[in-house]
Amino acid sequence: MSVVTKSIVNADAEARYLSPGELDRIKGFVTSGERRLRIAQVLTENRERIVKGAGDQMFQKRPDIVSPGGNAYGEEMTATCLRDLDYYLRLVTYGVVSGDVTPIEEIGIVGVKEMYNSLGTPIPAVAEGVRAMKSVSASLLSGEDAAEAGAYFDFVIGAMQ
Ligand SMILES: CCC1=C(C)/C(=C/C2=NC(=C\c3[nH]c(/C=C4\NC(=O)[C@H](C)[C@H]4CC)c(C)c3CCC(=O)O)/C(CCC(=O)O)=C2C)NC1=O
Repeated sequence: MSVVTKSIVNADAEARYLSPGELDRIKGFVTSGERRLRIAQVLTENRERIVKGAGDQMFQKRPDIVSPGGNAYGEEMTATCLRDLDYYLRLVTYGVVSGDVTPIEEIGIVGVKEMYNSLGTPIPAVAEGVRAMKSVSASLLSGEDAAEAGAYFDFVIGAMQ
């Protein structure tokens, strides 16, 4: 939920107008809109490059996952692993656009540890891949934009600890 929807739901539950504080937070959301959309556009346009670059970094740091017996061993499994990174990049763009981590949490975090454990996927290696996407993305963005996007990557990384 964006701060707009959230504020309206809260205010209406008490049948009141939006408070000065809520209007202030909405103002912040609106004035940062152009920046957030610009970041989402860069991440979306460069998604293949970001996922591929991050995958290369991750496999270099964790060669065990693509070695025999590794969870991402074999062409098909490696592709599924990169697909998962692409999923998380997509969720980060949702977070950036809505200015909120809730879509990331609801779609990609709730239950994820149990799922990866049941698949035998090493969660620290997934976190490593997301960290690498953060760094490749940062190289495509201005410092300020990279910091904004970084917060959403960090949310995913933090949830994988
Ligand atoms: C949008 C929300 C969402 C997420 C996050 C998601 C993840 C997800 N990853 C899966 C599999 C998988 N995920 C990986 C990923 C990896 N293995 C590694 O060693 C690496 C560390 C890592 C890549 C970074 C692999 C290899 C599989 C296949 C495992 C298997 O089939 O045994 C599966 C099992 C079903 C399938 O194969 O599609 C799901 C549901 N699905 C979703 O809908």
